[in-house]
Amino acid sequence: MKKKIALIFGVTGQDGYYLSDLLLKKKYVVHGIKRRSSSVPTRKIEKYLNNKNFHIHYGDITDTSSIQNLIEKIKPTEIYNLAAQSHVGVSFFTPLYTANVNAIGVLTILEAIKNSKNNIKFYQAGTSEMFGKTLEKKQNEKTTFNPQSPYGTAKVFAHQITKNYREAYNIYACNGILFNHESPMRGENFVTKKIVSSLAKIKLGLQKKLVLGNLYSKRDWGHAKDYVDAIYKILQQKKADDYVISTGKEYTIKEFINITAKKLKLQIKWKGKGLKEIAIDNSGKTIITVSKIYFRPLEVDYLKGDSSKARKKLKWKSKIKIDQLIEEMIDFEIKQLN
Ligand code: NAP
Ligand code: F7E
Repeated sequence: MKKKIALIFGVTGQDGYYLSDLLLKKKYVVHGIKRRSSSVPTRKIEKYLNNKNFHIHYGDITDTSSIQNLIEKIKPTEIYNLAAQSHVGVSFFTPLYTANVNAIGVLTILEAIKNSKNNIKFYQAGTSEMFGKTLEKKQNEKTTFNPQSPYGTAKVFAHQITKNYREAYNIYACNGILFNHESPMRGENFVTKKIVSSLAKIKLGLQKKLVLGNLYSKRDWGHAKDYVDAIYKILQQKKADDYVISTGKEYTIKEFINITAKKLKLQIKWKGKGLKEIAIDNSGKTIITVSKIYFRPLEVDYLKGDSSKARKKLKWKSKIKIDQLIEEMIDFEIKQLN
């Protein structure tokens, strides 16, 4: 049987960590791309570095020649593009950069695939942020996109150009439309990681206060480990297609905080409204406040996915519930702190 060779752009991020694990277990040869950085970019994936089937190369999806050279050298059978400037809030501060990576970077990879003599399957990491301000109670593959940020808008370009290349050049190219997914490997400045990490530190007396933005947006949160299973399945179908991946359940940020606090046995009481809203602990100390610096110029108020297509065609469903997700994140944090 022909050896399966995966090339992962974005291998050093949360999903790169879980996807590498899954593909190595499936006996793939995995090649990942890291960017030059002043710190250690491979911190998350350190445990794979000694695996003989795992290889790391320097590259950047905004650098056309490095992408072409890597694809020609590695001869991947599958490319997973997880690389992105993935922070929605930051995309308002760096819109051109975000568009360059999240939109043009994807086109750069597609061009290299089109010009390659090899048959390469392609996965593009799309997002529920493409739905943006939506009127649909649940969003599926047919829901109109109405992105509310440079991040979401660039991802819509990536989605559409992936579909274009599939149809125009008969490339096996697929879009996942993934709703929020979290894990202990989540980046530090996403809200779930920030909440779990700060409340754990507050519980242990290592931090005084957690400062957040909008507490009332709703998100459909799954576990990254479940979601990379879906990503893999998307590339193993007879026909290339696009799929929504979600849990179908939504929670506000405040509800996420309340569940986390309860699991940490931190008793909190909410007081006040708007920017004056605070949470106090049982000794009366303020441990959570709200600041406008974490509000975005435009917000996506609610997202809830309908994954019926993935359930039917991929036989995929989200298994890890929010309680288990939060417990795993707490355990990881406490172990790190100890
Ligand atoms: P993440 O932890 O932020 O990882 C992003 C990865 O992209 C990192 O490895 C990063 O490298 C890399 N990267 C950034 N710019 C790059 C460039 N110019 N060239 C090459 N690599 C670059 O994100 P994630 O949570 O794993 O998400 C993976 C993908 O799914 C992203 O495309 C994201 O937009 C999308 N997505 C995520 C979610 C979610 O809830 N997590 C939901 C829907 C879609 P460094 O380590 O050097 O920064
Ligand atoms: O924000 C609110 C914030 O940054 C969630 C990315 O993986 O999922 C992620 O994007 C909500 C927003 O994730 C803070 O305003 C309040 O309403 O954790 P987040 P996101 O924006 O949903 C999608 C699907 C992706 O594709 C993205 O790549 O929480 N919020 N206070 C805050 N958010 C942050 N980051 N920090 C706060 O202090």
